[in-house]
Amino acid sequence: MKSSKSKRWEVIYKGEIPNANKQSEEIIDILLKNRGIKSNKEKQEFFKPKDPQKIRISELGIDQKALKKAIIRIQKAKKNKEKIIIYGDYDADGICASAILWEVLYSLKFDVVPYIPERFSEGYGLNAESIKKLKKENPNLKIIITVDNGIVADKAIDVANKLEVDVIITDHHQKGKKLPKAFSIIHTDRICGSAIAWMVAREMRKEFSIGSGLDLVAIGTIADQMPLIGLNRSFAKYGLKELNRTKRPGLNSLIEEAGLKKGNIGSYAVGFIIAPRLNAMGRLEHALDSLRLLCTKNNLRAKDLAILLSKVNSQRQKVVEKVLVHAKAVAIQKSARGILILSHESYHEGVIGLAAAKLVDEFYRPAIVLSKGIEISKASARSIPGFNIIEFIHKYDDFLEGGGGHPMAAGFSIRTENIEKFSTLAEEESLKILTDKVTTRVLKADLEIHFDQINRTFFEKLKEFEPTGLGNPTPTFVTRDVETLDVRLVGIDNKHLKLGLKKNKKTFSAIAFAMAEKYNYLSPEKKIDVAYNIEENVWNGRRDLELKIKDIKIKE
Ligand SMILES: [Mn+2]
Repeated sequence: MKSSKSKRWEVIYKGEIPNANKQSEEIIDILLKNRGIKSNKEKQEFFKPKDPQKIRISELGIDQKALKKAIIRIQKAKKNKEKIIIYGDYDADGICASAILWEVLYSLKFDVVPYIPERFSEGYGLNAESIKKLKKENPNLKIIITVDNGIVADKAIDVANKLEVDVIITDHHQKGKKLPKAFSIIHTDRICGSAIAWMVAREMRKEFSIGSGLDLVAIGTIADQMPLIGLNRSFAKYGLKELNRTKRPGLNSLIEEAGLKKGNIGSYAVGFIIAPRLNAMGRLEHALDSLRLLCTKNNLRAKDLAILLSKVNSQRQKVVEKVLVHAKAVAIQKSARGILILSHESYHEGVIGLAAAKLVDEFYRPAIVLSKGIEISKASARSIPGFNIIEFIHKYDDFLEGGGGHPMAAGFSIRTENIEKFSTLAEEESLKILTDKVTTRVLKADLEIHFDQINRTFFEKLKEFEPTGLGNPTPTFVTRDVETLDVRLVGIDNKHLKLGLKKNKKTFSAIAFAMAEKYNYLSPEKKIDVAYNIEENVWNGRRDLELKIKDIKIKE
């Protein structure tokens, strides 16, 4: 089986190359249009996102009456000396949401504790057994506020009602067919769980001060892969600003432990360095320690917890690696080009989603990784654009023991005895969808430009597209028929390329990460097409614009 990494380029703007004599505004307008931003009002909001403190409840699609009802009920708990439990989740968004709401209620002197379920014994979301246990331990428990879960927990909430515990749901997951009979439902799918919790917290407080928890909303928004446009862009932008000056001892220790620097933490650092560390605890041990890290006021404890999170994150990487070594060996033996379905009793349930994602990255085919149990096995699936994995999985509902997800990611349970039959049928069926077109990697670029359109002013304007990420990718350009003036191998193991590129008398230096295999094909005689981002390279006090190459096509 081949794991080809060659990409098909898709340039979104198909018109003429903007005129070099014109201001860069024309290019900026094309970039905005590519991101769905057209009207002047939308443009203004993009470059000056709304302060989250000014976002109205109604523009988020949250039911204002439900929120008001919830707040009146919560306030009554203080007078009546009732206990409140915040029921969260073990992923980064759920942990941040729990911290935000707990902090506010605790600082307002409520009798409140956070609760994070355990992934393996309790699973995701409010469940009847955990509610019974909590009520038994806290006879005074009268209110459960869910964060980042609860909207499909109708059976568990029936149990809570019987125990005379009022449940206030705050959640952003998709509603099921039946809405739970909760005391109040604060729901929208437009923002993440942390942002909803923050909106509730905002309404609970009269005065607002710095250190509001927006740093945590940024983590939740980015970790939960919200598209970074519209109001999510507001939460991400203001949240990142606050994260870069956070006073939380735990986050500060974690930032230091991870080798990051406050001041330049962006969406990449949050998504690939901070969030995985918060998530690692729930995957291998218990996510409560991640919550403790976010909330502690004690510097020594913060340091200890940051070390613990980093240590467990390294273990997590090893566990994923172990699954991958085994799974890849099996995958390579399979000659078909269908969906990859790999199951084994050694695959750790906490990391099967991460392993599936890595397999998709490696083979560019949808992948399902199963942690084989004696009777029931847990499965996690990841996909590629053009292959709707949740729709695909639903074809086999007869085999499955429940599950859910999105077009790109899903999870389910299956009776172990059914895995083989399911695999055979699904592999066969997947071939119908996995055409050559679907299984070719795509590089999306914004538009074609010339090198003489790249200058400092233009770059400054591009910087205003931050924070970039899902829904608002870093502007990517294509320039064709470029001359390679020089090329050399750089980095550890000579994995990267450093290039001097020239087009129409204008030259740029460029860096191409992990593209050493192209070295032998590059020469001044052969023109190339390049797809790239524009970055700033600061070295020895000098600031130069540099092209970060995403892909190279060598002309035959
Ligand atoms: Mn969430």
